[in-house]
Amino acid sequence: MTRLTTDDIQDVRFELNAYDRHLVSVTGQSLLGIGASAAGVRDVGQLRDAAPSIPMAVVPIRSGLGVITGFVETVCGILVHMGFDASVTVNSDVSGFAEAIERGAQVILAADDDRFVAFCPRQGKTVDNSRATASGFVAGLDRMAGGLAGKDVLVIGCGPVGRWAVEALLKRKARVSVVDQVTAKAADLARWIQRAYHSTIRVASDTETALATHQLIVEATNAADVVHARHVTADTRIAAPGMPCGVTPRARKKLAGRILHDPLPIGVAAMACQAARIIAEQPLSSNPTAHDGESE
Ligand code: 2YG
Repeated sequence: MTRLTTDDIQDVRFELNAYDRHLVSVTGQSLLGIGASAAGVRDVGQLRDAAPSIPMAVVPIRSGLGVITGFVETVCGILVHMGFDASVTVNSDVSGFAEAIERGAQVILAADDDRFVAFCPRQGKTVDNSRATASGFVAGLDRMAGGLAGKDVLVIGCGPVGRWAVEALLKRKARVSVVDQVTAKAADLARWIQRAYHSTIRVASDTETALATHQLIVEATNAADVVHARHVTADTRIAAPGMPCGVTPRARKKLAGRILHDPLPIGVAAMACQAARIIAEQPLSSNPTAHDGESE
């Protein structure tokens, strides 16, 4: 699990309009559209209309290595950009969660060193960032490729995001190959997929060979120089959720826009849309008691 730095995210929330235009040019969809597609929400217009009435709170968490300057503000900025009624709590940690609930938040987003999660407390559900990020980038690749059904897709990196990307690709009927610098991790994933989904995926022997025979790629490693210009053809399209970006600058230049990469927006968009879907599918009584024993 890669830990973001302030440098990774510091400009993101100020450049979301330009990034949305970039996504439309590369995928034909906005951040909201990609998030909706990732969450299996068909009616994006209905989601856009509902968003302002879904109160969301982002809570700073000081455990472990502590807060990342700009992290909760960036997450909140992405949610507001998409039209959700989002804000950062004044308090952090337990006090921040209490503040969020007492202010009526229906979705609470928070991250410690191990997990970044959207909580839907009234429905007792969670949305994990790794799974949402994988589904968001696969949804974007689907749009770039004009559909994935029956097409060969290579997943590089068998960590949490790579594993969930395999699941999202299988749901879209892609033919999946996986490769990891630790071959055993790729083999373990293939066995897990066979047991969990009764589906077969191929384990590539090495990255170089795999890249020579694949044009549709999910780059989900935490390495920097995985995909080089020599691997890029006119048909190559890459969804690159891995941090740092595993596609070299020369390869990105050759791809001329046929690549998706960002440190937070697509993953947060998919989390928010999944949470909105959970709320829509499990609405509860209008005013459940937020807490027992009125606070003085
Ligand atoms: O509240 C805070 O500011 C910190 N406790 C946030 C810590 C987040 C640590 N996790 C990461 O940096 C990433 N796993 C977040 C998701 C990256 C998505 N590509």
